[in-house]
Amino acid sequence: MNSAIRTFIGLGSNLENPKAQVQQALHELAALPLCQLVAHSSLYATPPVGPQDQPDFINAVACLETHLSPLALLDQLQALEQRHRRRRLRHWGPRTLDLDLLLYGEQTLHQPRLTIPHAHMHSRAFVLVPLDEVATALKQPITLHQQPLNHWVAALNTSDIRRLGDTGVTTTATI
Ligand code: PH2
Ligand code: MG
Ligand code: MG
Repeated sequence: MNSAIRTFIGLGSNLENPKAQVQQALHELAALPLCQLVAHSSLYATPPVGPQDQPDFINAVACLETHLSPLALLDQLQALEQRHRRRRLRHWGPRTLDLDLLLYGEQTLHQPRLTIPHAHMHSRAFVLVPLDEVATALKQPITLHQQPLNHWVAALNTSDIRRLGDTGVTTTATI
């Protein structure tokens, strides 16, 4: 088989026990076919970006190695969202589970269903802070739009992103 591609997935939830939704989703990512969960970040409590009349989110980032193509992986992620009774009610509105394919190896992709790197990730602290945590733990350099991850993190206000104290970077061996 071809060698696995290292991908990063953003997780978010702000409905129906968000912390449990994200923790459950991490286990479900680990069980996906042709995928191996390498590591995940801590969980973070983050204020909503977009409409403000919704609860704070829990966010995290997972590193998944996969033999699936980008679109096959997207299908799996969307099926997982559905299993969490995800409904698309409102743009950037509340959701039980959002799984965003952030990075797929070094590839860039611009297709109707999928843009990689994820379109807004370089400007979102709720993505970059957990991504930076897990990439640092894996000693995995990440370049976004020809700039190192640090460049983008430094440009953001991260003061309202709160790491949940009882979590930390976890690798597959301990999950
Ligand atoms: N996701 C959104 C819109 N706004 N805000 C936070 N804090 N976290 C999210 O995951 C998030 C958001 C759309 O996907
Ligand atoms: Mg999203
Ligand atoms: Mg999404």
